[in-house]
Amino acid sequence: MQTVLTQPFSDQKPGTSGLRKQVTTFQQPHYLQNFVQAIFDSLEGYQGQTLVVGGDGRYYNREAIQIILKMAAANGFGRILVGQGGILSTPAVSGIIRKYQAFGGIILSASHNPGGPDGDFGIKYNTSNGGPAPEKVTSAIFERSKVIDEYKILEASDVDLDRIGPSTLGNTRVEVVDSVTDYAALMESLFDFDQIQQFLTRGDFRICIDPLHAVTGPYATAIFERRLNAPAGTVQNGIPLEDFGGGHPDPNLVYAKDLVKIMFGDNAPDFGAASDGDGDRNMILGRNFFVTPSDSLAILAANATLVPGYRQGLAGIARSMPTSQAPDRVAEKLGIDCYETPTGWKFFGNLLDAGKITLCGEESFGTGSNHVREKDGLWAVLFWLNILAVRQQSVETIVKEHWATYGRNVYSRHDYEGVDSDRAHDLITTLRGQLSTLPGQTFGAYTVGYSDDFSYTDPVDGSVASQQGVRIGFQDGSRIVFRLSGTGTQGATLRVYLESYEADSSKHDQDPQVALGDLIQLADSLAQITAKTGRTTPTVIT
Ligand code: VG1
Ligand code: CO
Repeated sequence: MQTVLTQPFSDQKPGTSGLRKQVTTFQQPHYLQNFVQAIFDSLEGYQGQTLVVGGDGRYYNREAIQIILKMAAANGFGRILVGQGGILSTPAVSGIIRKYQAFGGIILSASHNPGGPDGDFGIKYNTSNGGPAPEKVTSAIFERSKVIDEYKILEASDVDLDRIGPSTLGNTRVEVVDSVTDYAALMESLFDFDQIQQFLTRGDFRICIDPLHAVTGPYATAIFERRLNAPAGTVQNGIPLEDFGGGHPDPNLVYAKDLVKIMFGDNAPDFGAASDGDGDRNMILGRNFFVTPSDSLAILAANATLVPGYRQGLAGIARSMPTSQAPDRVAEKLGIDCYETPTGWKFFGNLLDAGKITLCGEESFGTGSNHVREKDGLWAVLFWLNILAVRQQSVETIVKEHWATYGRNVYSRHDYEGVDSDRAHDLITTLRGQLSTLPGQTFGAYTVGYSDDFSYTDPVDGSVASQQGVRIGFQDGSRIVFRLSGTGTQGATLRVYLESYEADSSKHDQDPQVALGDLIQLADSLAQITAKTGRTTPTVIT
């Protein structure tokens, strides 16, 4: 065992989901090691315990895993479970931590950020409930990283990550496990695989699944093509590549180009789905039809009792603050609670652990349930397929019937990526300065009902998260939310979330960009987006 002297880096503050930096930053001597030691130094009681390690297969995954294995062994973990080839999706890690009662897990991923030598890398610690470390843990890790002066690592040869089975590193047992088996079994315990299989093999319902050359490739191929017998070729872009084939592994209408072309082209399949880099996000498409993630959560909640794993009904649901209020309407009808949390999955953990909620989700293509403590992309796809197999209707019909019942929460998110950081912060600071004077003011058809900077008090442990996004709510129920991304690595990304409510079903087919036109203009004039960022149009509209 070696104790290596080091010096702290000042920039190891975890964001919305772990520490994300450019690969070149992580490749600096001691950079990854410092952060990993800071994680271990912030934990207590892991001696002899189990750690789960895996990543999304992006560039630097294997190197990082070898370092982490040797450090975990040197720091006294008793057993390490690592995915074959270093591959484990984020929801798979969460499931494995829970199934094997591990102490925690380390996930290597920058999720939807591009990969490759010039792309991004990331690292995240998950606790024994399988979920992302809560803020008190991530803050402790950051504090430790600022003063760290040494780390422990074993001098040993690399573990063969491709061969399934046990080996040893010092006194630590290392088990290379199949990346898919436990996850697939968990899915089979929740959904009616026989019914889905019949549905997919009947010949008149075609699906297309696109992992975008990221981690869900092996999971999707095993589950859809091998277990559920969907035709070969159902899964496209299914081989995980270190640079995701040069693409941007973000399942939205802009970055999932191949799938969008197929689903909006001639003779399109009936159902399409894509996942992100680490497999926790999903995009759901019908033939010529896009399902807004907020609607997807609402629809899963409204139809949950059609699915075996949720037949008993839902304890409650939760959505992140910027997510549309469509799920709230379902909760109201079901007579269950709907919690509103800050952006990021770490805030759902306590609610799930306390049994207050069963389903939760975010507008950013993330949906999940109490089966793990992460959002889960393929789980959402299977949930949809199970509902479709039961209801025997098209995706579009299901969504439109939902709107007819609950009204439509018309929704869009506008992202301005790579904005100068000072300008972006100035924009938010200026907005904050207006918050006390906005209520009561009228802009065209909109009168401000409330305006605040969202603050959340966790109902389970009382912890408070403040400054989680500027909200401006209007008297007719419309909202505009502004916040800065906590996952980017270059400059700042401004996210503007727009929502209005339409009860009249004759207007439900309107393009959201048209229906939200006035609000979009209002967002620009309230926040001075063009003036302050120099941008006239968003980089990505979803
Ligand atoms: C984004 C999303 C957020 C999500 C987070 C991690 O964060 O908005 O909803 O939880 O990414 O998702 P931000 O701070 O950039 O808005 V993932 O798939 O990276 O683990
Ligand atoms: Co992700």
